[in-house]
Amino acid sequence: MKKRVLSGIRATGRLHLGNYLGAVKGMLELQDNPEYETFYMVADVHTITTPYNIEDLRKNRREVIIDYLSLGLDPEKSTIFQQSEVPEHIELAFYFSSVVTIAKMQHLPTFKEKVKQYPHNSTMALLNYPILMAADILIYKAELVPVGIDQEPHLEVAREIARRFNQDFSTDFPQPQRFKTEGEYIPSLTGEGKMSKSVEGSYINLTDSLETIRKKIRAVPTSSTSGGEKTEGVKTLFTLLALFSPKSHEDFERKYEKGNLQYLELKDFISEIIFRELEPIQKKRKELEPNKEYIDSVIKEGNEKAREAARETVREVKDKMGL
Ligand code: AQP
Repeated sequence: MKKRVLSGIRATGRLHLGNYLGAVKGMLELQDNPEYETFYMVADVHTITTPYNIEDLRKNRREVIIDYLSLGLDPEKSTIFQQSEVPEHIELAFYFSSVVTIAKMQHLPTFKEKVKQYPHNSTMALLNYPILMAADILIYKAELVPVGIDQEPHLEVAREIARRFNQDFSTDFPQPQRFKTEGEYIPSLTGEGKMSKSVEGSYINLTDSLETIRKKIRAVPTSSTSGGEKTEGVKTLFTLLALFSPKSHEDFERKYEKGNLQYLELKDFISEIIFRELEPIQKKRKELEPNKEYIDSVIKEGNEKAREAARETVREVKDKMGL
């Protein structure tokens, strides 16, 4: 039996470099490894855990799938689906919630951060986010989860739930591990925190033109001198440089140490190399967009395939729980 993999991205907007480097790159690597069976979803149910616009969600739950296809996710190799079309995820999450305390969920740093970000949205859905994520993973008995480092606390919850369930109900859930990529943490362009869709000025979208990228990168705060301890903004630039052009990283690092680094030169170089990687993805997206029938068929088949696998686990869990 092949080992299974699960990952997903919320339908909160267009994908950015953080999503690509922290999650999608790992998704692609595992999809191309014949030892794994890969399930990749658009996490549209997770989207409703923070304030959202209905029309945007309706659009984005499809747009993320088009992004996936443009980035190279292949429906011949991966099951690509929409979370809400497999309602068993929500059913399993409810069963899982019977072994999780409220206190445990309230203390998670990810919960606290989102409440700070949206003080009027301290909802049960938000509190339940990690339990639903555990269900997303364990419903496929997935062993590997390609996601960014920010998701580590949620994976810990999934492992705890798996242990409890195996102990109490004799299930055979695995202990899912995060599949790490080099870009597991992409810092924000503002120099504060991580690159995030919901923080304006923090991200580069995969659909951004060279001009837009240049404008955003030029806005990263730097200092008037170079050398010594790097400021957060300068660190962000060097992180991007190391990921997109490891060869040039050393050259610029040397210039920085010598104190003769021209930030504008560095910034425009980074903009170019990022755009060079995004250009073929953008081209593929343009080709795919008009092909509505193909996209519909990928989604329909993916939803059906995922649902079949999910039903099996829910049937087993219900039986073992006495339902
Ligand atoms: N900055 C990042 N660096 C590395 N990985 C990242 N991911 C997100 N930001 C970074 C990874 O992308 C996947 C999708 O994350 P998500 O479903 O949590 O999407 P999101 O919440 O829409 O992502 P954002 O940008 O952080 O949005 P907001 O601002 O709405 O919360 C995950 O694997 C995540 O680790």
